[in-house]
Amino acid sequence: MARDPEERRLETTGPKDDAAGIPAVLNSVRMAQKQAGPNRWLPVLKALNKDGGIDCPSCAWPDPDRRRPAEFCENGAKAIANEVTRRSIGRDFFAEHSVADLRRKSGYWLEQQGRLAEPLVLDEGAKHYRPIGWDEALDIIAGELRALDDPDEAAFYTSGRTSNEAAFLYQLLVRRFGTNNLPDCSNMCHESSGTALTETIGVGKGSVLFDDLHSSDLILVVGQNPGTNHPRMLSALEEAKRNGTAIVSVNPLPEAGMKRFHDPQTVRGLVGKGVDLADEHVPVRVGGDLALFSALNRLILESGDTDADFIDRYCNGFEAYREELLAEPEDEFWETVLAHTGLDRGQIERLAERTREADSVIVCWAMGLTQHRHAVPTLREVVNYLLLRGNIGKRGAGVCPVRGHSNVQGDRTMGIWERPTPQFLDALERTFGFAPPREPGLDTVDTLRAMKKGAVKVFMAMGGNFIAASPDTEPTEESIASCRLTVQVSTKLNRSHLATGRRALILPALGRTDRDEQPAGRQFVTVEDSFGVVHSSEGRIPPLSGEMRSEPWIVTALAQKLFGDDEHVDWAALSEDYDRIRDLVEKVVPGFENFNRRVRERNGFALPHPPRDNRAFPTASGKAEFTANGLTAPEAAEDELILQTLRSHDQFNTTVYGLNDRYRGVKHGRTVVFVHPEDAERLGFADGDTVDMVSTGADGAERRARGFRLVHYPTAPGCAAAYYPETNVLVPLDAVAKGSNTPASKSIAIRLERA
Ligand SMILES: Nc1nc2c(c(=O)[nH]1)N[C@H]1C(S)=C(S)[C@@H](COP(=O)(O)OP(=O)(O)OC[C@H]3O[C@@H](n4cnc5c(=O)[nH]c(N)nc54)[C@H](O)[C@@H]3O)O[C@H]1N2
Ligand SMILES: Nc1nc2c(c(=O)[nH]1)N[C@H]1C(S)=C(S)[C@@H](COP(=O)(O)OP(=O)(O)OC[C@H]3O[C@@H](n4cnc5c(=O)[nH]c(N)nc54)[C@H](O)[C@@H]3O)O[C@H]1N2
Ligand SMILES: [Mo]
Repeated sequence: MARDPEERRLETTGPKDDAAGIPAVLNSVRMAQKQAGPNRWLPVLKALNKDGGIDCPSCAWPDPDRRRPAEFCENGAKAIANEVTRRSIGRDFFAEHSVADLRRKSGYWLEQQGRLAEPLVLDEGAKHYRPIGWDEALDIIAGELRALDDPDEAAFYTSGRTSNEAAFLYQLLVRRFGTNNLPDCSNMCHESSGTALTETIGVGKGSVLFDDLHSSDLILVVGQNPGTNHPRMLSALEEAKRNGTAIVSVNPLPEAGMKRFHDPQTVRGLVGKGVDLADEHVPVRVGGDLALFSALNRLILESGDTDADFIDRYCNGFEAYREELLAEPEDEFWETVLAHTGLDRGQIERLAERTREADSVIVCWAMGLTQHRHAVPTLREVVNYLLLRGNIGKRGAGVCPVRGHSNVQGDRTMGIWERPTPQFLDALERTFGFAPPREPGLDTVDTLRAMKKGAVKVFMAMGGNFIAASPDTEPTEESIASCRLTVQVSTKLNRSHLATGRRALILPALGRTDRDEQPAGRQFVTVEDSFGVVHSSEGRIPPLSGEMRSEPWIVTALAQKLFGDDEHVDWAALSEDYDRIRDLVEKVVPGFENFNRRVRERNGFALPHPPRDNRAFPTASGKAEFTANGLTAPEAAEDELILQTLRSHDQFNTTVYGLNDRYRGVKHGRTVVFVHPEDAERLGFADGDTVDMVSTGADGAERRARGFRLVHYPTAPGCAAAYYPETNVLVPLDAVAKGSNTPASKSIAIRLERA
């Protein structure tokens, strides 16, 4: 991936101890002024995350019932500034820049160019995109889809910003067309959580609400960096802290947000000395969490401090689990645990003690747990940990997988899933009267595998940056080149517009902040947050160009081209008035009764969650399942480190807002690799050396990320960290989580070589 010229000024100064406060406020104001100017920016910020306002397009952290005057964070403000920018690009820009030129630019540069303002096509063999009318563009897609021998030769990706309304229509179009090939960003994100939770508690979503966080005795924040990725969560943790909650961070890195927090929304936070959030930091090795939770669970079992009544009434498989966990001789068990976790036994015993003393425990987690080969067993062991002491379905307790994209959870609820349940398909069939395909479709990794074999010929993406977000960048770009047509519905220019099929289309979409006028008047959409609360979002800003279209409009316009006069769905009527889409959602998706009425009520409504609501576990046995998971951890040879790929403070996934990572002390650059000083020395390197990172896939092929600056950093020994997406070249396509097929982008064995 091309490097930005600013990287020549790269500086590193080491990790910070505190997060947010005045620098956060200044940073977001500076960014917004530069990109958008006050006329476009201020009205949006005022409405952000307010009841009846605009849902922040950044993360999926929920909005508290009591909203504060400014219910947004620094990174939400950055996301907004980037979307409401005054800059836009169209035919002139693409006449000036060939695709080959643009491929030499950094992702940061591409993002800075502004909003995509008109539909564009890259003809077969052409060097430049050229403008094309909507009608003609949609004809091309419909023509290519109809020309396929089998609907399964097409794949339809979704990124998690897509609204419920657009997602519902999109999956309807795809299934009406005849395939379940609906890969999405969730496949690379919380799929492991969904898999493990569905298997054990019967619902693949989190079981806590704000009130639980505020009243818990103990909150573990595991494999998550909320200071950067869910900054408003820090305010919730601060409130919990004031109520006496103990907070423990389990992370190979000492992340600034978990140390000291200055809430930028309060005077106290701006001028005071801040609040120490984490009572304890547990510096686990990358991938050591399965061993850590197994050890905690063994200690709890040995102490006899379990909730026997809960286990008896609500759980299945306890005895078998207990036997298996206690089977290994103590010495051998602890030897493995200490090797996998890199912790000392005292610290693990202390955490077990805290757990036994707490009447209510919540475990929050994100990508640090989901993106490993053994992610699913790790998360099942987290569930065991909570079940042992009855910490599900009571106040202050539960599972809290903190979602990434602002509507990734809602998209799944709307049916964006390559493996839909029979109940969902039955409901579609009942409502629309056509027979949806029943065979499971392709997820993200399987789509890439199928492309490699030439089995996917048309690829369409509703948002996102499929190429840059996916693993194994180089082979991935080669695979997609074999498609006959690739289509990107996008707001901003990115790598996926430059690594394309033989023919490619860019369709410019309205974003969350843009005003959406349809024949029935101004429309709003709905989203579901991390706690399963559904609420509305209504854009405010006049679109920069009359050629941008809403996602629901794009889907229905394509459907009309594809199906003509469709006896099953009146597509044209649906995009005129989104209430009509919501009426259909109500018929298909459980929990959406009186959708149109309830979503207009204050703060929206919470979807049912049987384990949370009444300790009902809709698993096969009707009970919560204990599972035995064994002990595994990522393996590395003597001269290797386990690399995790993570986010800087100045990016949203593949969108790079700037080249700084304030909390980790990095300025003007992203090509750094954080290594423990002892590892660096052992491997013969010094702080500031320029190195290549090299990984090897099961195919034996070597993968290389070139020219990174080695930075001494207090990560757990044996581990390294570097930013995504630049490091996706190192993640072999075959390195996936068993059970969820999620790329193992948090545990890649790498070797360092002098560049
Ligand atoms: N500003 C901003 N907000 C975002 C995003 C963004 O890019 N920018 N992305 C959104 C999306 S889609 C998502 S999914 C979330 C991601 O939110 P996070 O999961 O917080 O994101 P990552 O940067 O991948 O951070 C992973 C964290 O896990 C730790 N970690 C890595 N490996 C391990 C391990 O093996 N064990 C443990 N215990 N910890 C480990 C890392 O040190 C790091 O602190 O954020 C969402 N919000
Ligand atoms: N190595 C490594 N790889 C990872 C991860 C990791 O931690 N490490 N994390 C994974 C995770 S958790 C995720 S979620 C994926 C993210 O994968 P994606 O969701 O595919 O990627 P994004 O970078 O969020 O997509 C950004 C693009 O979305 C488009 N966009 C933004 N807003 C809108 C909108 O409102 N409508 C439309 N139509 N388009 C819009 C813009 O064109 C923008 O360039 O990456 C995954 N890949
Ligand atoms: Mo994500």
